[in-house]
Amino acid sequence: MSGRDDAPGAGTGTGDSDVGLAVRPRQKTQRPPMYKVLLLNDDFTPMEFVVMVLERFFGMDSGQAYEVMLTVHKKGVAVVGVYSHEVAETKVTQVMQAAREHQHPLQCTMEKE
Ligand code: TYC
Repeated sequence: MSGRDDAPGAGTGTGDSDVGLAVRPRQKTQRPPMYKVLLLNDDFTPMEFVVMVLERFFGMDSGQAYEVMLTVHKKGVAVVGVYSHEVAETKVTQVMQAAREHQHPLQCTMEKE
């Protein structure tokens, strides 16, 4: 009798069950997923309206807002912010509601980062 028959991992194949005890435990806490809010270009929404939306709902100053609006205008789409699911959903709803109220076809969507 060696007294080691029931040692961790003894005779159980991979024998890795006692590996890792001397190092820090694997970090298991996960960050919540984040969501990109995207603004899409169209041919009809006035530039000033898009600038207003970026200022009001995304906290941009007028210079930033104009730059981002131009990026969307030229490239077709841009990420205008990254938020938790709940906040991203609120931003999208706010933009879509403002667009509808003003009868502009502006589209705003979100996607997981
Ligand atoms: N392309 C629009 C125009 O020329 C302006 C615009 C910019 C519309 C950004 C939507 O997300 C947008 N009036």
